[in-house]
Amino acid sequence: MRFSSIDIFCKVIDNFGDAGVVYRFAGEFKAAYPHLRMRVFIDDLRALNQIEPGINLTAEVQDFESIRYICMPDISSDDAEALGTAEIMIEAFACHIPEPLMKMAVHRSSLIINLEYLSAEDWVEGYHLKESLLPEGRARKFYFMPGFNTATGGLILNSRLQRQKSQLLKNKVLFLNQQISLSKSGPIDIGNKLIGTVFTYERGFDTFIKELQEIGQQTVLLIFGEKSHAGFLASLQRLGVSVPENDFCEYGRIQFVIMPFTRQHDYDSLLCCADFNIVRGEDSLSRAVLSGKPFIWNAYLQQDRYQLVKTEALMNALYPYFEERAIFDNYRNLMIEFNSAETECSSQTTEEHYGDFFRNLNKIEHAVSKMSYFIHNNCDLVKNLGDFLGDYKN
Ligand code: TRH
Repeated sequence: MRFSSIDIFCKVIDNFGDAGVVYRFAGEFKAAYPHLRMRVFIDDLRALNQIEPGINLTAEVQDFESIRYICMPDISSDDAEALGTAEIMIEAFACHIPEPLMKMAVHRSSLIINLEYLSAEDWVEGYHLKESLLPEGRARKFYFMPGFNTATGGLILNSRLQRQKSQLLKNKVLFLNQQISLSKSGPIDIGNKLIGTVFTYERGFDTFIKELQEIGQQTVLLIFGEKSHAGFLASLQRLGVSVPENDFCEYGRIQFVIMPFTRQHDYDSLLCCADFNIVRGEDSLSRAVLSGKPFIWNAYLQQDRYQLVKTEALMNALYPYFEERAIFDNYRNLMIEFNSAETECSSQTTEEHYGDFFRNLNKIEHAVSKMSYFIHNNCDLVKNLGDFLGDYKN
């Protein structure tokens, strides 16, 4: 099928992931199909504005990077008539397309795609491209499931970063210094130091700080997001370190820099320039995997600690890329313990051990970079979806 228009729908539930994935997807799809009319319907612009400050917080309708963003919390039948529908309607994370538009879409659109959350769980493969029957109309609806292998929809790659990566890595110190200069810390000497980024849900970092200290290497930690910030402050206080006022402090060999929220592309680039990353949610997880750098994942906390099922599934996806069983087993144990908390809380002092992770950074990097290479070559979500739409006969 030839297609010339796509509408994407997004409901912001919490945090940055929903807006982040939709912004990323829209930009990449538009880059792959520049002549397409692309519109994003989103109910809240605040997260999007932090990810991309060029997005105007107060505009109901705005064009940014050749994509139209529409923020209308309520869409009446008259609005829907005026807006019209697209040939392809993409519902991000089963968010439900506003009813007046959906009523029109089932008769006028060709395809409705439910672009789901990323998960490494096995059931994802069974759902990918399965049809979800609609009660009426000519349109058909399908699930599109992101994932880490060829039986799924794959990951949204960052095509600009792919083109720039070798240049970025050549100028890595310059780029890191530029990013650090956006914080209030003032310039710091990063030469020969281990660089880590941290973006987690709220948790204690007591064991992390102690064990990182024990590896005996000068380290700079770039801390993102209010939740990680709160966690570090609480842990540093417990360790007797005075609370930093200029978003910078030191404890032994570790320097802590509280970073401002950066543009999404810069965050992706930072992950590639760091020596290790601690990430959260699904979109940062996919960036960490694609960066090819050693990482620890803080899964979104769910009822009955369901995040452990997701963490286990991720480890199963990573396993084939490891050459040494013992290294994988230690890494897996760290990842499981790291995610075993029942609730988000900065007073939590967790039991995981990081020593093996830091001692084996090179070997873990080798495994993650193989996974990244595989995904870049075989699991391009935008290409997979474009092919599915192109092959679809209505
Ligand atoms: O913000 P998150 O915790 O989002 C979560 C998850 O997606 C979760 O599964 C979902 O159910 C919940 O929201 C509602 O983590 P995530 O998915 O990593 O999204 C963060 C986005 O923010 C990602 O697109 C990267 C971007 N980002 C920046 O652009 N700049 C930054 O400085 C940072 C730290 C992140």
